[in-house]
Amino acid sequence: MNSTSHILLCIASVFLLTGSVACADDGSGLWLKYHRIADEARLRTCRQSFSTAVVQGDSATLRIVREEIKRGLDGLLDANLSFGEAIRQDGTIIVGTVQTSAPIRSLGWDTDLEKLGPEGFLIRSSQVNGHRATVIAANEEIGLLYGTFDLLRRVQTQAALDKLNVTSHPRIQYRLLNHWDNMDGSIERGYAGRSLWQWDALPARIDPRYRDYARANASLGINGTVVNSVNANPIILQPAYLEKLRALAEVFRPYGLKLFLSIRFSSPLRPARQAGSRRGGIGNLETADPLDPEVRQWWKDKAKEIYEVIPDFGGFLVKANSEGMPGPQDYGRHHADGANVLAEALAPYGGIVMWRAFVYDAKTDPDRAKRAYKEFVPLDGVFAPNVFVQAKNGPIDFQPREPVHPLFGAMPKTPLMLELQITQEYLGHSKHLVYLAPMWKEYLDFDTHAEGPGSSVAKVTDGSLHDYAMTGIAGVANTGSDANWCGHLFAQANWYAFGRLAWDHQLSAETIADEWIRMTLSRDEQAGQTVRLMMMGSWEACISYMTPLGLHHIMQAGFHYGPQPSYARAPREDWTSVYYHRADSNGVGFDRSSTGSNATSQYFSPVRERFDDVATCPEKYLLWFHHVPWDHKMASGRTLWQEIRRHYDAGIEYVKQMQETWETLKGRVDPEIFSHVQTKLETQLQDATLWRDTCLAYFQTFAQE
Ligand code: BDP
Repeated sequence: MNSTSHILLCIASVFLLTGSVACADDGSGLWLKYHRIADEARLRTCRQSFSTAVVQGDSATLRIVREEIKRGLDGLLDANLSFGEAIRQDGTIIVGTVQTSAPIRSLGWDTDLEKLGPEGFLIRSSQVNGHRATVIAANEEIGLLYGTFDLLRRVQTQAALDKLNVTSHPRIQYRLLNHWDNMDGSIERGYAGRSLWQWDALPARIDPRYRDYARANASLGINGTVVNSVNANPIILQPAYLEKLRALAEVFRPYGLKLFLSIRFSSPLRPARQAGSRRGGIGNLETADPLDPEVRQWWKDKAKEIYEVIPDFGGFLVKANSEGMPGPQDYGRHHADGANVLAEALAPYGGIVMWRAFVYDAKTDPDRAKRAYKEFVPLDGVFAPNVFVQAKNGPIDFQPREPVHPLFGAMPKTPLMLELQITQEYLGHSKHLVYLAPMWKEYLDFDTHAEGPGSSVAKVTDGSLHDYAMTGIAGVANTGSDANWCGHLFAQANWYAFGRLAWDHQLSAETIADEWIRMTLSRDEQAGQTVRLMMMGSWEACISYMTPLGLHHIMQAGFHYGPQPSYARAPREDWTSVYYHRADSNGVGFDRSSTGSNATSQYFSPVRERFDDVATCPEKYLLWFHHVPWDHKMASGRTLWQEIRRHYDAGIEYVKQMQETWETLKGRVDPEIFSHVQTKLETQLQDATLWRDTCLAYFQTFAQE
């Protein structure tokens, strides 16, 4: 096709669509594309409602507010919005805090504002000085930016805009992305290109993407970012890197995005002699023992140095005594000793420590799923007040499905930070379409019964269950240098969903999908429904074609992508597949019930009893908790072996259905996006088939009916 006909075709397709797709969309605009509203009646009403804006005050954040309102409404309304100093006409947007804006003060909303905290906002349709106005009010400027994005989202998603009466504030205080980015530009478990951070070019060159990144996060209310991998390289704390970090922090600051760092616990030591060692540091001490006075001083000095460069620095994320990373146990100390020395150094500046509970020392217990609980629960109450224990959603490692981590509910005196994984390490990388919000909802809604019924993981995380003094949630990022940020266009929906749930975990996965689709793909009602249906079942389908009925960790060694159920030889047995599935002629599954490892005892009653008994254990966790005979009768009346086979088939069927459904959207979504997803779905179908064929062929060698 020559370029003229390509352009004509694109223009034609834009007009054909009731939605608002542009042509040749490479996905770089994420959910912030602001395409013109196609429905003329709606466009007219919106133009009347939003014809001018008054944003009083001048600061970097307020400049961004103005820029975003202009960019958003000019695009959506195909208009040229003007800014004024006073309210002179109907259809004015007024944005301000009580401190900086006289019109906002005049509204007398102080009591409502008081309940919002620093990040919340109100959006109300109101009469101001005798004119119809839409008011965005907040206590702090960052609340105004969040309110601006909220209003624009309503316009983008075609929500009702008259009689607006929105009160919004985050349920969780620290809402962070965790980047597993290495200093050489690679990304551990990253599937969307190279790292966004260009360390060599910093601080002199500020890549425009840093700003785009901060803006995207602010649009969701994500307020912090750990920029480097948990397998931290200590050079990140060297003065030259602090200068680079200063430059990044300066870009992030007006967007309300705080910078955090992963640190290596052995940083005070001399550099390791061996290349690639995870043990050395950047200092000149002989020890990194947290109780050593020189070590304590080293961290205090380092914190001081950091805060001189980055005054609003957020704090440290630490992976210690895990997978070869050094930690306090190297010196006979426990995790709280390690966390507290860092906490002490950061406390004067308001910094926090996020101490990870991802530990699985084989000496603790033969069952990996029990180890973190056994190490951490005895330390409840021993951590300093500015320490979070950060735990993954499940006790093993971001498997397609796990039961909830038993730590949730079990540490009432220690704020637990919930760590989710946005990047699809075990869920088909950026090749499979898997919408993760239903999975996160399953964890958040899970009732731990820690304080009786109604003790959900969401309530543990948002602090309402144990009255935590601080609350947090983290998502391991899926971003990279790819034009579309996340590798798969639909992986953007996972970044989006993480941010939305971090702000408000009560939102449903369907609502979030609807928003994302309208902002990203199409505002057409029918197309939207079709895509939502595809997304909603995609996680369950992925579980079915990878690890149904509680199977887990049978992926390719190291790579964690394709199937390798036969994997038996590794440096550690808890890295092999056979350790987890335990298939033999008697059956399959890991007996973690009271007749086996007794991991079920780590849960609260009645969850414990429910999981412990084959008869009451939910089938989705069956092989996680039980070693089950192949001919065991399932609820469906089928035998276990038949049911396993049915799941693998159903998973593949679902991918085929997604393909068929996607074909119906041809000409109704952007052509470039269409073929991008079409190609990805082909790969997904091949992979799903390979998963089934490999796993069934392998289990067939044991299965008996
Ligand atoms: C596992 C990853 C590994 C991470 C580790 C962690 O395979 O790359 O370093 O988790 O969370 O999922 O520390």
